[in-house]
Amino acid sequence: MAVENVSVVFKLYCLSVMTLVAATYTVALRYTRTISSGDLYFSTTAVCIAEVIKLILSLGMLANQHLSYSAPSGHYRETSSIVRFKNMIVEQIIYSPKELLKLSVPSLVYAVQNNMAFVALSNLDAAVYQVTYQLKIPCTALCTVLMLNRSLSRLQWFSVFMLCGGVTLVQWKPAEATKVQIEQNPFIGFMAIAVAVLCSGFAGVYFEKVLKSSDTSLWVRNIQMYLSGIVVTLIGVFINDGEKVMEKGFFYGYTPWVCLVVFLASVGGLYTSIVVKYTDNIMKGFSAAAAIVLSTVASVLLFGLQITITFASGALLVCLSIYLYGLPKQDTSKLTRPDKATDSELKQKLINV
Ligand code: NCC
Repeated sequence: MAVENVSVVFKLYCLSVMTLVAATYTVALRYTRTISSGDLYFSTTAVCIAEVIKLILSLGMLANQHLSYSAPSGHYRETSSIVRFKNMIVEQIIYSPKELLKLSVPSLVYAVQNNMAFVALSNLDAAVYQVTYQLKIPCTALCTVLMLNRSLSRLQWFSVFMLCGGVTLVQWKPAEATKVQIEQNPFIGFMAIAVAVLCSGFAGVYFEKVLKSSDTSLWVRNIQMYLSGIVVTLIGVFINDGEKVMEKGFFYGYTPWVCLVVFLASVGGLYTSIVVKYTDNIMKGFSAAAAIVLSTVASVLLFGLQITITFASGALLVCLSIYLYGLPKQDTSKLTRPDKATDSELKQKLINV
């Protein structure tokens, strides 16, 4: 399998954009569901449109990658590379029902997760949502161990939970003082987060497994996933809001703020896929946490933002957890874990004796 090398700067750039977009997305989504004036849009349509935009952008990225690599000069070469691009789309996407079916699993799970974010943020404050959603970090670690057959030492497990606690403290803010215009049900909000946490862990690791187990390009995998994503989210629109959408229209209640939410959901999704390609889902959690800490530290230096005790202790936990997670595994496992290798070494010694 081809291993693509990208610079650390590029990885850091993608992680920072992903984290920044995710933070803005959560706040903007909450705003459109609770404070923004005007008629409330159908959230199911927003999730569906984001899938369409991601599909178009991925097609564009694939075309750009393909045409710029294979058509250095000349009209004939350009025409033949367009033909090859078309053939590739037909072969890898249209005539690959098995692959499409494979990718329909995470697209269905992500569709549920993305809809749950709207349910949760319609019922809970954005800060409460972000803090509780950090449970996705241990959930992702568990899915990685179970589905990718990777192992984590005890120290690494410890650091995963430490990270979870650290991010919670870093993001801890007093509840929103603004008055919301809809009735909220915190129980429904927390249930939605619980579902979103499970979906995020499972779908993320499943996509990573499919992506990394073949040479198929990231953009082809994304296109395969977003195609079924569109179908699944359209079914969601039909089941949840079908009658109302028929009556009022698909884009009913869309304001510039709603368009911003859809745009952020699309860009954020694509950056997430790049981050998963070049790192992994656990690293995604660690790096996002580090980016949150660094951006707050930058705000302190640039804008004189006040650091609270909770932030400082959370940041300390985040840094410590990153350090512990990154410690060489052999050393830590010998220190902390009598694992299978150590057992067999012991048996061998006993036999020798
Ligand atoms: O929850 P999270 O990600 O794991 O959700 C992944 C999001 O990325 C989209 N995706 C994933 C893979 C892929 N190949 N293409 C994609 O479009 C999925 O559809 C899903 O929306 C995080 O790690 O915290 C992160 O959080 C989301 C978002 O903030 C939460 O889900 C809250 O609703 C971020 N998404 C956005 O900012 C739009 C994501 O970047 C990081």
